[in-house]
Amino acid sequence: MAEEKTIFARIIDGEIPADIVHSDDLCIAFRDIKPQAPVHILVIPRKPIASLFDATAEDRMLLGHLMLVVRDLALQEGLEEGFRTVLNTGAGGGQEVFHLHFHLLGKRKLNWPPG
Ligand code: DGP
Repeated sequence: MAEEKTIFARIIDGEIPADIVHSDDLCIAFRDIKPQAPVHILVIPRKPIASLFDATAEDRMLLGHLMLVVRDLALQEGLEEGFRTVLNTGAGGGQEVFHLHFHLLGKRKLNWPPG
């Protein structure tokens, strides 16, 4: 039986709308529907990797690419002062959508330790 498509796979396939701020061969980025900061963008690979647990050595370049896209988007959004990147992994790590994604958060004071 084919696994059910995640909401992010459906966004990639254009089946549901999203405020897309970046798109290339390897990834897309769009604004989070439940923003936790004035800037809250999700950067996701086109490849359906469920979580960081599922990434392999083959995905090394892809993961590096995602990080650089996060950095470029942060600069594009005016976050020269700094920003936070979050990668929730597994239910115990707070992951709700099982398609790997980086959160890019900024334009508010980000406390440490996180909640
Ligand atoms: P995580 O808990 O790390 O799996 O984060 C999932 C994020 O995805 C959460 O911040 C809300 C966001 N999200 C869930 N569904 C949608 C959607 O349909 N559209 C958009 N833009 N964001 C979504």
